Amino acid sequence: MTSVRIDLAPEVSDALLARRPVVALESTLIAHGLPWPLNHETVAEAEAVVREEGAVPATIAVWEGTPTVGLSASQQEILARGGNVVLKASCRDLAFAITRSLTAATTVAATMHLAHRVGIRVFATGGIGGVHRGAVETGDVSADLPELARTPVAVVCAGAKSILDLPRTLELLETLGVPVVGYGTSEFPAFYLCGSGEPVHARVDTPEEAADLLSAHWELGGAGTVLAQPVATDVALDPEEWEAALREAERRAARAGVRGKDVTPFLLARLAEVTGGRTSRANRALIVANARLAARLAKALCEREKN
Ligand code: PSU
Ligand code: MN
Repeated sequence: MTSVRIDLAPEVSDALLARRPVVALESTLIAHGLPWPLNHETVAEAEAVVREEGAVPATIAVWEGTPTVGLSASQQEILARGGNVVLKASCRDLAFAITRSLTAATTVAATMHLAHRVGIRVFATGGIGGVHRGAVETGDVSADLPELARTPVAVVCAGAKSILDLPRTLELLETLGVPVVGYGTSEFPAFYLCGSGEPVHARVDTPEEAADLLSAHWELGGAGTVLAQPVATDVALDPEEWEAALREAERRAARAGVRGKDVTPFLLARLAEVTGGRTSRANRALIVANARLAARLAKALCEREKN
């Protein structure tokens, strides 16, 4: 019989036991979201800013069949170099990766799930998955959305990836009862773009306000929450340049016949090519900024509990 063991880095388990702030980070963006060596630099920088803010980073993946919370720097480097040969694991893939002793990068859904299992409440990423453009025909909706509906973790992000159908993604989040909270904005951010033109339904302007809202939501039995802050304006893409790049990337995806879970990584890689690396630069900046905000939120949640 197999029993599932989750490996926690000592630093992470110490912090959790002492109720000190911990921030989960995901690994799909390392293995499948960004190119080498930018992916490696990005996760190192994200971890560094979490520490700078006084919290403990916990990058999550499945390592040779063991769900691991708090990857070492050398494990992160292997994932970053391994690229597309590493399995991309959403929740349904976890048991398979575990029983086959595979190394797998975890998506937002799988990272939230494992974070919650060990008691981490705050998680930083780039952008959540959602309803894909053309989903009416393809049915392609990310497993991140139902996971947000059931798992009480705050996901700090720059909105949903701008390759998605954002109005439909927001509709579905509403249906699923997931709060979509703007941080310092009333507009839902669109990942590479500062805004989507769509409103959020709640806004907070400080980590303390975010912590208050989350505590109340969880006290009421609520689950996942999206806390979205816009990408910095100096690296954001211009909306027209963005539209043209996305159309080109989508044409290439259609020509290559890409489907299922390969769609997101394929589009992200083509977009980086088409924009001469501008999307990757924005992606790095927003992940690091989200890690910082997540650390501040984790701290504010811990402070609340002391009072
Ligand atoms: N955000 C990024 N880069 C990424 C992703 C998000 O900045 O690579 C990943 C996340 O792990 C997210 C996944 O959960 O893409 C969604 O994939 P899909 O659309 O196949 O559910
Ligand atoms: Mn999908």
